[in-house]
Amino acid sequence: HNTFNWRDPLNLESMLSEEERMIRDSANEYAQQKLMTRVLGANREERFDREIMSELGALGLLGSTLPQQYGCAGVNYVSYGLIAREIERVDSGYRSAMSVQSSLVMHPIYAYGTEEQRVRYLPKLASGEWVGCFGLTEPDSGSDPASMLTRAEKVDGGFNLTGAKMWITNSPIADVLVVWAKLDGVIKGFILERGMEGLSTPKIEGKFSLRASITGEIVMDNVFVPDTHILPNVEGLKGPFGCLNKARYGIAWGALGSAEFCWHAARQYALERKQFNRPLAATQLIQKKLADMQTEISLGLMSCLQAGRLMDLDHLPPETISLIKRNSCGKALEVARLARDIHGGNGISDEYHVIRHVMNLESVNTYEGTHDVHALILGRAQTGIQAFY
Ligand code: TGC
Ligand code: FAD
Repeated sequence: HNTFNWRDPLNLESMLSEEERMIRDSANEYAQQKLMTRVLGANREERFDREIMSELGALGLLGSTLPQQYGCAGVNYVSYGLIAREIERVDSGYRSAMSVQSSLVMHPIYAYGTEEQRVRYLPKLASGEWVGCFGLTEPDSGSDPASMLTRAEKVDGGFNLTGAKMWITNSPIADVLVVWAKLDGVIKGFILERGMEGLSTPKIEGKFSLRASITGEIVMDNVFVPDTHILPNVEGLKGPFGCLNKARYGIAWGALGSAEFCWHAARQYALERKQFNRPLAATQLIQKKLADMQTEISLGLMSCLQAGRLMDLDHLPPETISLIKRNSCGKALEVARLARDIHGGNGISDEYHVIRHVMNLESVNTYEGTHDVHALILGRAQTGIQAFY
């Protein structure tokens, strides 16, 4: 077969297993039938529908790469990426909810926790009965998490945690909070639970991006955390970064899902909209823009697939993850802006969905390491010279 498929010029489809295609199709069906139908209202009203977590859980889409003995689906990382792409095709905020729960909450409990911690938390997080969040960023510590001020102090039977985390996805509704704090100057992970004394999670209002996702702070005023709640098997920045590696990989796929939505919408709009007595799609400038979108998305997806295959073999270096996270987010933002432009005035109306993707991708390009921070990671890796400070 050498027929050109404009949607899939490099035939990604042929490189997926039957199981991977099935998982992708079921995520697509859920996302289109259950998420696409409510995202307009959720985004307008700045609302995250809590029951989405239970729906994702029921479909096996939370912590999907973890073993079945903890109630998880046990699928590979390529499938995890395909799920992220389908969810983010609808909204980056919904993919955020899925990635935080999976990569930033369940993964560290699985990878760094005790067996008791795995058994206590993973099944309930997998089903969506509990919602988790991940606290690394602070008001004065974003790109440079080593500078965090949150402190844990050893006391009888546990630790006292004091500090504030900022910009935390799902914190206002979280039952379980994975928090990174310095204990005697060394970064350690702690599992906090809602209801602990001295813990509060105020919502951040007024976001113009990821409005269908809830974001907040984590304020800890001498919160007592029992000994059984420390993650014993990791210390230092490689703790949070081990989680970010998984999440950034998923975002690389997800952002391209968002871009694909925008590209397809722009193509359709350009075919239907007539000016100067012919469709916009009949003009050279529009065709060039569509060709650019198609090219970047197709090349980007191939690199995500290759990264996923490497991750499944445990052969994916963090620098390669920086490369695809940075490329996908930057390119998706460009595609979304072009699609917004092609929609003319309608492009700023939320009913066409494209402006929502543009606004969302501004956050996606910033969180989990900004576009420029990933450039500096790659620059350091190829020159041997760190240029962060
Ligand atoms: P550096 O000297 O590079 O490293 C310190 C230690 O950490 C280890 N490490 C890693 N380990 C595993 N994977 C990685 N990707 C790692 N990166 C670093 C490293 O080996 C070293 O270990 P050791 O044992 O030798 O001490 O540290 P640095 O302080 O120079 O770091 C600079 C930089 C820029 C690389 C890093 O800090 C960075 O990536 N900053 C960006 C911060 C970030 O990504 N924050 C994300 C917050 S969470 C979030 O945004 C969630 S949004 C979720 C959603 O809603 O979807
Ligand atoms: P800064 O680090 O202050 O960066 C500001 C600008 O300076 C950027 O352009 C950056 O590229 C640039 N810059 C920084 N350092 C350098 C340098 N050395 N050289 C050149 N330029 C530099 N965090 C969590 O822990 N958990 C979450 O769940 C979470 N969810 C989020 C959800 C949303 C909606 C948002 C917006 C953020 C979320 N974050 C979360 C925080 C996110 O990870 C940080 O915003 C991000 O890491 C950037 O940090 P900052 O905002 O402090 O920006």
